[in-house]
Parts: sequence; C-alpha cells; structure tokens
Amino acid sequence: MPHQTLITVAPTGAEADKSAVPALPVTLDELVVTAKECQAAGAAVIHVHIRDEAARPTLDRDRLADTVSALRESTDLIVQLSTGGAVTDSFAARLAVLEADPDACSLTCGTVNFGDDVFANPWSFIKELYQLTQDRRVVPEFELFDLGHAATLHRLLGEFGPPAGGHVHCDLVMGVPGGMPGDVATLAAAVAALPAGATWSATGIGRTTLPVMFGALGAGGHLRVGMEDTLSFARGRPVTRNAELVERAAELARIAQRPPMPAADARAFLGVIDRQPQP
Ligand code: KMH
Ligand code: ZN
Repeated sequence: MPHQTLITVAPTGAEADKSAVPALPVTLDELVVTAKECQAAGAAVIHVHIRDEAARPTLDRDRLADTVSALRESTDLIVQLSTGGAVTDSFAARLAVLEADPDACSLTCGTVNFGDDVFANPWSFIKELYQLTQDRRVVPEFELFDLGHAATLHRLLGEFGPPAGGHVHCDLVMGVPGGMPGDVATLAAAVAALPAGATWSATGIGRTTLPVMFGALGAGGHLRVGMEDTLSFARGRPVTRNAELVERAAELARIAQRPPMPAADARAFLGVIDRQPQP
C-alpha cells in the first residue's frame, strides 16, 4: 500500500457551462486562484482544460502556453494539459496541445460513448499522441474510461515501449454515461487489468464520486477530484470551490493513513522532468 496519496484536481473540464455553474474557473485569473487554493489543500497535479473569452472550451495554443506559464509561476503543481479537449475538437488540435510544453498530459486509451456524444480515440491517434509524448518528454497519464482501454494500454506499451519518465500511471475515469460504471467491483476489475508495476488514480463522475474515492483509497490507488468530474458536493448541495473537493479528498486520505503527496514527491513519483525556468 503506498504511504501517500497523489491528489489531482481537474477544476474545469470542457462540458460544464459557466452560466449555469458560476463557481467554475474559466479565466486565467480564476484558474490560478483555484490552483493555489487546491495546492494548499493537498493537490499535487492539475489537469487543465481552458476556455476562451466567451467561456467556451478551446485548445488555442497561445492561451495554453500562457496558462502553463502562469501555473508554473504561481504554483508548484504538476501541469497536466488535457489532450482530450472537448468531443468536438480535431485530432490535429489535440496533438498540438503538446506545443505548450506542459509537464504532463492526459492520453485516453480508447473511444467511448460520452453521454449523447462520442469521445473519439482511435488507435492511429493514440499511437501518434504517445510517440509525441515520448519525443517531447511529456509524461502521459493514461486515461481509462472502459476496461477495453486497459488492453489498448498493454498494446501501446508493447509496441512503443515505456513512457517519458519511465513510469506508467493511469487514471480510471468511472461513471461516464457510456463508460465503465463507478462501483467497487468494476474498480477492482480495472485495477486487475493494468500492466504490472503501473500505479493508478481513480475518479468517479457525478454521484459515483464518493464510492470511487472510498474504493480507490482502500485499494491503494490515488485520487482525482474536481468540478470537471462532479458539480455536487452532496445531494442538493452544489460545489462552491474546487478546493473543497480537494480538502475532502485530503482529509479522507489522512484518515486512510495515506496523507497527500507533496508536489515535489509527485514529480519524482511520476518521472516529471524539470521544466522550471532557471533563475
Ligand atoms: N472532455 C472529454 C471529452 C481528457 O481530458 O483527456 C475528454 C476529457 C479527457 O476530459
Ligand atoms: Zn479532462
């Protein structure tokens, strides 16, 4: 059992609407404030989606680069850019995310139904993105929305070798309508399907947040929380700040005798290379 818990915050996502969810951080200033609060609460990684001036999801390269710089300047968090984007984003735009030079990025290991939409990740895209992460030394986090995605991860590692940083870390994204359910039996099956030596985090979408969190802590996993994944703190009580989700995860991790992993330890754990500007 690991003695610390890596906590990732996913504060924004591409799906929630700012007009319906005013607490969602969508501007760079809001994101930086959120990042600082979440680091203070115990997060070590931030999974970043950005929005344009109208709060719509965007993969604009300059905005992404500015976001990476601002988060690096104001926090020690590992900056993990989403290469998933929104379901409407092109493969070319999703590959170009790496030009913003993040520490890490998400890499989803297969296509999945996503509510009424389809989140497309064909093999040709997965392998191109993976090779780009290797070339650019960006640490991928393998996002698994379904059990079949674990089989694709085995194929990817078998054909192309280990990731940048040398360590395989996965994130089980559970409870997406169309993906694997967010329950403990499925969590156990997904963990059993991972490559030997891989570590993993888990997040449960919506009302599966708490069952997945409790299951992950008990099974030796790490945690992802944030308003990308859930907008309710409890039944009938909306999330007011991402940091309250991190605070709750950190408290449960401490109760489990696996306190939050500091960002410096997380860099070593994930094999993140040092991109901080030298003084
Ligand atoms: N917004 C979803 C379609 C990722 O960030 O890599 C994809 C997603 C996964 O959020
Ligand atoms: Zn995401």
